[in-house]
Amino acid sequence: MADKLQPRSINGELTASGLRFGIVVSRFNSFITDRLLTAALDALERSGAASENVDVVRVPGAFELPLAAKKLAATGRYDALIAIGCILRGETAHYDYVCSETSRGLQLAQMDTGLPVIFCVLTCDTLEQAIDRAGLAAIEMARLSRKLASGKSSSAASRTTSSRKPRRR
Ligand code: INI
Repeated sequence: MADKLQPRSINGELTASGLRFGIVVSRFNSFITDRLLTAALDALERSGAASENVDVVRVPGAFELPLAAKKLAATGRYDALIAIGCILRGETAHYDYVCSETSRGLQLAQMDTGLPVIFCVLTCDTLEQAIDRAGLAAIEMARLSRKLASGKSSSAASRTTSSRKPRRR
């Protein structure tokens, strides 16, 4: 029965050409956030983003990322935002507050504005976790948002069938 169902598949393609991105990056723990910024810029560049379509805004710490993201979203200039920060356990007693308010604030920013806000905030002890996927997530969500807003879905060629399962990433 379910074999006959051919749902339309709606995806965001990983091509950044013509898309505009805002990157908010915190200066706190800049030895890590600078690396994450470099990785995000590299991913955007490799996917076809143009320099004039990428803005980088710096804020003091991760706690300030949500407000800056919301203000950038309000400009209507961007297809997606990337928030970059690094909160290291043990540096201050308010680690837990900074973590929870930063993640909550960034989620609120994207839900309130409808603009994808990619969460690229490390909450850890080490700098091992590289997030060069941040740029790719921003591209995919920007493409998907445009597609969903325009009401256009994929062509019949990308319909999923029982023999062609949706690709998992
Ligand atoms: N900000 C960070 O981005 N990372 C941290 O590890 C951190 N710690 O541990 O304190 C941190 N604190 C500063 C905070 O984000 C605000 O900038 C500050 O509280 C002023 O609002």
